Amino acid sequence: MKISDRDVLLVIDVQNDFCTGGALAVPGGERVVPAINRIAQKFANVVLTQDWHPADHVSFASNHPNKRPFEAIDLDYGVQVLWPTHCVQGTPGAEFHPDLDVRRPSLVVRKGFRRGIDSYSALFENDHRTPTGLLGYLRERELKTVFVAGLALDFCIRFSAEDARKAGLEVAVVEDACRGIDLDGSVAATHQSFKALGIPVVSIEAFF
Ligand code: VGL
Ligand code: ZN
Repeated sequence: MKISDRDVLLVIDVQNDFCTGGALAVPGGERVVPAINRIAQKFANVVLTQDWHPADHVSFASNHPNKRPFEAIDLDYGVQVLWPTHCVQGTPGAEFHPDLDVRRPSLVVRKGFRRGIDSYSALFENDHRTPTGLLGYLRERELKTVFVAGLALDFCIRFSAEDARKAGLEVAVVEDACRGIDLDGSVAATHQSFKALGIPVVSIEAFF
């Protein structure tokens, strides 16, 4: 695959709390790091996202009486899974994995920083309306094709890829540079959704 100057690598939430030993560890999460560093060399444009919650965030089970992590609740914007407290602003868990190459990215998008709303997607918060600003950045810089990698496949990558596709961008997910959480069949549902929306899944080997 030939990568052009109109392509962007979008690296989702490669942060300590999503890696082994972290507060919301994705199985094998840190294993995406060497894969992402390798393919990032090929891209002129790399964007990182950083999950960045206040301690009183609505997505934390600890902020709801009698709720446990991985239970779901209904909020005004829809169903919200409650998570262990993770990626709190300014804490070590919110930092990027120490081996992630953070020199090349031209932009870091922080998301989930409003107390009352979660943001899985890099483009819109979970109400599917409040923008993060990334879509404006991609449009203004005339970036057309988004390759998505990172954590977690079935939440933040899924929502980011879906939103980018619905916004009219070309999207591909670099599957072996992603890892999933897999809650109640969420990985299978993610693959179904990608198929329905015409979002191809590619391997890192396609870039070499
Ligand atoms: C994520 C759950 C909560 C993710 C972020 O990066 O996929 N998942 N916050
Ligand atoms: Zn989060």
